[in-house]
Amino acid sequence: MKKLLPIGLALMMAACAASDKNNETETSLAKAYEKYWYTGISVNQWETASDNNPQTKDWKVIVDNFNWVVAENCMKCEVVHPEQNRYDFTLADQFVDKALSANLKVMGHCLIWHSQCAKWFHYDSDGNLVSADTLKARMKEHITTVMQHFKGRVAAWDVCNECFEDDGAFRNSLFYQILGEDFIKLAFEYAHEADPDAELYYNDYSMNKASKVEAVANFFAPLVKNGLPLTAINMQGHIILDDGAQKIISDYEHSIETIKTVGVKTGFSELDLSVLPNPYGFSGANVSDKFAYRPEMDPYIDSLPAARQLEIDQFWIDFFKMLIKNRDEITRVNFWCLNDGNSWRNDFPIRGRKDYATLFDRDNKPKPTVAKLIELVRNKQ
Ligand code: 9MR
Repeated sequence: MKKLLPIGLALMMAACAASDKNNETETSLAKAYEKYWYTGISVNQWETASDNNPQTKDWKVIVDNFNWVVAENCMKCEVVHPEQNRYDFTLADQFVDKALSANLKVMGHCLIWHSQCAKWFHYDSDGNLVSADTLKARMKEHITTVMQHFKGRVAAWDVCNECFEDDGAFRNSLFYQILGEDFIKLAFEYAHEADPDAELYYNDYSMNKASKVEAVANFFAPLVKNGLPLTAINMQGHIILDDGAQKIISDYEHSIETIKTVGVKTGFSELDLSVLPNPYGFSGANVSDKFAYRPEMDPYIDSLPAARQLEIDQFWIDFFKMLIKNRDEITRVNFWCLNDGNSWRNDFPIRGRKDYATLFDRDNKPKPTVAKLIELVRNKQ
């Protein structure tokens, strides 16, 4: 028979467990919003490494605050399929195993993307572009091998990423040059065949722009009607505070309504908020766009003024109010990069600046925004 604990000790332990639980609900964005949507974060390969590099400390913060994760880089084509006959899932397996052991839902990112696509993918051994049939076969083989490797472990995939320009034209990628717009439909079909249980997503940036979201919606609407296995059209959401908070938020609300007409769900897949000056009115997340460093473009090297943090908090509160209003359309609200220190925003579109684009500071402490967003949803209940 089990030995009974002295009653005082048992009561104390129960009280501690209850208080841990309360703390958890008080500080976790994922828990606070779990009845509305998944709250996710991108994860880099140092955060899930088995060594003791400083970023492994992020993992606890990730597990405590989020319930969905996506690989920032380690599942991209150039990493998992660097040569035609060689796959390398070392980093991706490490990430997926660690996520599953913490009960986190995993998003694979991404199967077909013009950027970070391995060099061999579009060329034959003489260096000429491959034929349409060869590219179809390569896409199918790549998608099938990657998805089947993770079948049952990775629940959802960004199947196609960034196939449109901001003005609504198809991006003139090598996939498009060789196969025309059909490559998008084919990718979804290959993905569905490879893992019929997986959720399949389209993902793009600048989706607050009417020209872009309307082109994406017009493209997918007839395909979805004809049975394309598309779970949701996701909007990345790399936002710049100085671009005008209220307009951005109302434009995104319009985009949610536009996507609704397609008959699929939506969500935010890569949210961050740059607080630095915006060079030349630049927008988007096209990683090849870069500008020269100038000190006046990097005003918060020492610290961020408190008033600026208040503007940031207000932006997220207003943005989340809009999301809550449209919660029936939204399946996931995912942030891109855990903390200000490891955010890609410090190097884009100007290298080496000090940005404050995420929800956690450089010491992994949650910013006041997090508590305010939790408070916001509490008050709705
Ligand atoms: O955050 C990623 C950064 O570390 C990489 O250097 C970059 C290279 O392509 O990709 C970044 O992630 C991008 C994502 O995969 C797709 N949407 C835009 C993201 C930011 O550039």
